[in-house]
Amino acid sequence: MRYPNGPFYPGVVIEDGELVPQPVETIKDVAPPYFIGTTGIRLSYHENHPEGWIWPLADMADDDIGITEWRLTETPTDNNGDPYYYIDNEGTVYMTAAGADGEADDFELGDNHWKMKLTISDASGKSTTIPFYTRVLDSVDESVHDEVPVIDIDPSGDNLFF
Ligand SMILES: [Ca+2]
Ligand SMILES: [Ca+2]
Ligand SMILES: [Ca+2]
Repeated sequence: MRYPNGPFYPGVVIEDGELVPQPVETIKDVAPPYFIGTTGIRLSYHENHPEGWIWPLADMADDDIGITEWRLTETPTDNNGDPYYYIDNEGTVYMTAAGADGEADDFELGDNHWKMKLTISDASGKSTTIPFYTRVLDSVDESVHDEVPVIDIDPSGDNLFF
């Protein structure tokens, strides 16, 4: 028998007191992954971070079954920011060596902000994409800063960069 009011475990039912695995096909991945309470993300941080500086975004998204991929992509109409950042499939952003050695980590060198897109996908191939912007801020004393970046949500347009 099934426990009508018991906890629900995807892929398992309780029959005669035993946990019985169910065929994988019974688990339906019906909805695309989604970001929680935001339609866009911007990271603002002071210059002079080391390579490998990270910011975890995993708590900002969810899915009915599970997110299997996080991916940064370039916005074609803007400058080339995606080599400066890397995101793993756990949703953690890393500053790359190219980012730490270049304009993405030096306010006085070149551009100070970049427009990208962030895509999350699930195992059934459904995905959601939102704007992902970054901005490097000035540090007057040029010393290394290791504080966490400020994260802004709901960016809505080009007037973010002021
Ligand atoms: Ca899903
Ligand atoms: Ca500098
Ligand atoms: Ca500076």
